[in-house]
Amino acid sequence: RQLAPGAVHVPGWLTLAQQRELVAACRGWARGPVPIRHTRLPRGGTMSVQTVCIGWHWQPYAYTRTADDVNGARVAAFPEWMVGLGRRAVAEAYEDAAAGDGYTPDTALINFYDGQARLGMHQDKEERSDAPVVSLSIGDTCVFRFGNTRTRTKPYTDVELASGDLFVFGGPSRFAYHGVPKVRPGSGDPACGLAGGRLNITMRVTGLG
Ligand code: MD5
Ligand code: FE
Repeated sequence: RQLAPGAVHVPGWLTLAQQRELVAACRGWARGPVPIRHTRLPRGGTMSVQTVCIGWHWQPYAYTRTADDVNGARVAAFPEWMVGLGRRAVAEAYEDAAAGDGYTPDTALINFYDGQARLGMHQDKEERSDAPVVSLSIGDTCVFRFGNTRTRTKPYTDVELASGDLFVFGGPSRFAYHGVPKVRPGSGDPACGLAGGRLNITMRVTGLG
């Protein structure tokens, strides 16, 4: 389960019923108030992953209150039930109830990957907090590449993330480079609520109040 200090993979953490509920909630957020989009990068590129945010809007490379790069609307609120889910995730991954109680995520980035989508190696550094990131995977299995804090290249470890898997990145692993080099089309069970593709929900503490 523990890949590195603070990096814990819990396969099969979500039930199928929970996965379907999360998919339904994400479908709602994908419609608005800020529709899901391929994020445009400052240098003119476009991400292959499609992203919708709740709580705070992520635009490269800052969190904002309004989605000025999409439609200027304020993103949906981060729901209390998802705070509870994040707390249970941290408590169970770390087997530490107090760590769970002390966790209050205020934003989530929801990424949808079709069979072609990839996410290059990067660090998540926009948050002004070193609180853990909680990652939930639904749908097709992917190859997740977990690297190191110094370079975007080797050494790294490849792990398969399947539907229902939880991954928590905290402590010294919070600022490690990571990416998604591959999704395995058709590997997911449609009973999760997704007919194809991969959904990843990452909860974070922005520290922006
Ligand atoms: C994904 N998403 O599967 C991944 C899972 C993103 C992103 O990378 O930025 O939306 S989150 C993985 C993550 C977060 C924070 C730290 C580390 C991994 N890490 O130290 O490896 O769509
Ligand atoms: Fe990331």
